[in-house]
Amino acid sequence: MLKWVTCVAVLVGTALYAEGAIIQFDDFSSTAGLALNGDAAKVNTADGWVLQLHTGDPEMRKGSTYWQTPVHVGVFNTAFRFRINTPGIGPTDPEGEQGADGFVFAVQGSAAGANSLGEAGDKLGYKGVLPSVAVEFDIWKNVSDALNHDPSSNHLGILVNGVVDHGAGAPWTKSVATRFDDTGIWYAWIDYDGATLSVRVSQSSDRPAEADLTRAMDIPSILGRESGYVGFAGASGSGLSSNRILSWTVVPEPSGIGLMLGLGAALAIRRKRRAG
Ligand SMILES: [Ca+2]
Ligand SMILES: [Ca+2]
Repeated sequence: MLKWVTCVAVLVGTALYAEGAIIQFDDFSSTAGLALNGDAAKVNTADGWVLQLHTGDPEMRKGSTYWQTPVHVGVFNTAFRFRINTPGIGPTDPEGEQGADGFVFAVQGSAAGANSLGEAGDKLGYKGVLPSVAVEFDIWKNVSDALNHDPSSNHLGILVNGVVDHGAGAPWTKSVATRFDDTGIWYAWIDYDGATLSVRVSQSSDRPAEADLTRAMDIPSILGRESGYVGFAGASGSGLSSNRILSWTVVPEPSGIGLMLGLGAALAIRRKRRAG
């Protein structure tokens, strides 16, 4: 089983960065190499220096951050920790839950590049960003406005080309019983093997054996290129929250540097599982 920390290479914000190299932020005391857009900023919290996509108050805040150099996206693995705080005030959604709206991890090739930022509210700072693929962590059920076909007040979803409407039946979503905005730390793993995008979440650092959500997709074809900007976007609406990324690793493949530094073992496990 892969543990949370499998990467030993640190290569952040240097001229040495190449499309196949590793991105690793153990914290965000430095945001070198990242574009910070909208309300996104590094803030010092009880968790240390974190990347806050937007503040929890007032309404309709949004922010995004993307690595400034395109990353090879034919095959990649990314993992991050996050914490969503809600102030416990404001309206409730159809399930009686406060706090909105959530965030996405996105791979995108938009004209704005690393400075891309979509619409606020239920659009998660992602709507309008294309071409792209994203995994959403959605904490507000949008149903009454018939916009998004959200399956629940707390769900994962895999989105394409900046469209946040899941469509009838809400395909490629997965409701999660424990709320992402329970103020606890969450762990997420997103893996693309060239054919299927897989998402895992947990409140522990142990990577789950089974994926919570998968979607077959050809990411390079969607982007129209082999590389893309990787990062996060998040937003609040009339409901409030602050989405915070605590740490983040991206391992594009092939990564000769990562292999040399010992990533080979982790990748071998993944390949063995894929072949089995
Ligand atoms: Ca929503
Ligand atoms: Ca949704």
